[in-house]
Amino acid sequence: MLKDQDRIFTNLYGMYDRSLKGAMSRGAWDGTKDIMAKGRDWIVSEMKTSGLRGRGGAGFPTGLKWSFMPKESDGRPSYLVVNADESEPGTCKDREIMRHDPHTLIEGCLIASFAMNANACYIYLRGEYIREREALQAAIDEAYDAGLVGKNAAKSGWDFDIYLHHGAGAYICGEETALLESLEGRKGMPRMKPPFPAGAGLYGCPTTVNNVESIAVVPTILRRGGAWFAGFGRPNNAGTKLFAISGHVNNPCVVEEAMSISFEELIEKHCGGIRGGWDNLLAVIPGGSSVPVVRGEHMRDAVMDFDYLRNELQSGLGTAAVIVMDKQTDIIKAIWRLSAFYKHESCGQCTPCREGTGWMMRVMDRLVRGEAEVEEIDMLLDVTKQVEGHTICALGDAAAWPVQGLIRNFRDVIEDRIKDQKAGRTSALAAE
Ligand code: L3W
Ligand code: SF4
Repeated sequence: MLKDQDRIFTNLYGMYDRSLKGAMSRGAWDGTKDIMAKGRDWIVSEMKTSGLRGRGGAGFPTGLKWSFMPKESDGRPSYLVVNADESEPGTCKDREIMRHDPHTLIEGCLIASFAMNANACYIYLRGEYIREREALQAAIDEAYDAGLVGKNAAKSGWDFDIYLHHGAGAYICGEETALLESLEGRKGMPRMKPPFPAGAGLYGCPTTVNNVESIAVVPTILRRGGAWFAGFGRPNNAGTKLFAISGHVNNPCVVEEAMSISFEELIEKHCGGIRGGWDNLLAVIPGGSSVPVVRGEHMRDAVMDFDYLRNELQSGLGTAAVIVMDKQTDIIKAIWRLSAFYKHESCGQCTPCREGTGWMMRVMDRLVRGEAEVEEIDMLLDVTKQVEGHTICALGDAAAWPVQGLIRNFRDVIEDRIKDQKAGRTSALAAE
């Protein structure tokens, strides 16, 4: 169990002074220069020891990603880009960091940029995040005024600039290469990978794109040691983690917990239980809208980490946005809503995604009303397979997986809806 003194984001627990003074009283910017003096290799090695896996959804090992960046410049500058375009439905953890503890992020940006030989960092912020922009910009200004960033940042001898870029509100700009396109002033359309950003990223230069939470935990990891962070959770699923729990729990919230906590403990300890009790739990999407939905009875003992959710439940931890649905939910309609979202957010440049998201949404629309043939369930599944893995970016997969999860876990509900419709017994939920 995570003890209070081991929490990185203590501001989530009532310490709301986000000013530089407040942040310093919680330990931010303490010995930053000394950490940097230990050198790049030490920092990257310590990040590898920590076992931190990217907190933006994919879980790619952070230290490994940093090690892809060139150690010596070939004449091109290197960049750190922080992905603050938090748009995954259900996900609202990074905004807590930016609203209440922006200095943890800024200090992390300095250290991470230094470790990757980058003198500049761009934070790409979700278009709708106005309060977060204000909080972050105020903190950046404070850090400049205090000499913590800028020339000879934090007296480290390293020159470092940080820029805040406000997006215009497109989900696809959270995909790292679409984000880079947008930052360069173009329409946010994903690029083919490879090349990965470490080889050719922003303005064709070596770039690392990391999530807000991944960067904000860096200073604490380096102060307390990679082994300390690795002590939480299970091997390959290390550390503390922000969970954003929404939906039909008694107290929706964003909390920091040790990775691999059980779902039941997470909900009981922080959310006051499921609305109407555990018997009323229908379904859970454990990692943001892009991962498959899971039946409630399989979730109670679930271990909330990357490996368990993928291997045991064919779902994923994603961004750890836990969406809880009780038995008053129309599960078909809930997944239809996601299909409509992905259709709307598809950038349209590859055919399987552009056409497939429309197909999926339209079939889902008929399934909600039960106005389909039972055979169409398998046809819909087939459409999801035509989209999955056949697109430039992960949005295609993200659109396919929720529908696959629905069919895998709730085929009986879909079939009953069709039978009821044919028998003239349309359910009250579907008729709404
Ligand atoms: C160099 C290689 N770099 C991989 C890097 C790559 C990226 C990271 C992960 O999608 C997922 C998506 C959403 N050499 C590399 C390499 N990299 N191989 O590692 O890459 P990848 O392709 O596994 O994932 P991705 O394209 O970054 C992210 C899912 O997360 N998601 C979350 C969405 C979250 C938001 C939000 O609001 N935060 O939108 C939830 O499931 O569907 O599958 O940096 O360059 N050989
Ligand atoms: Fe655009 Fe969809 Fe293709 Fe991604 S998968 S590049 S969002 S059309």
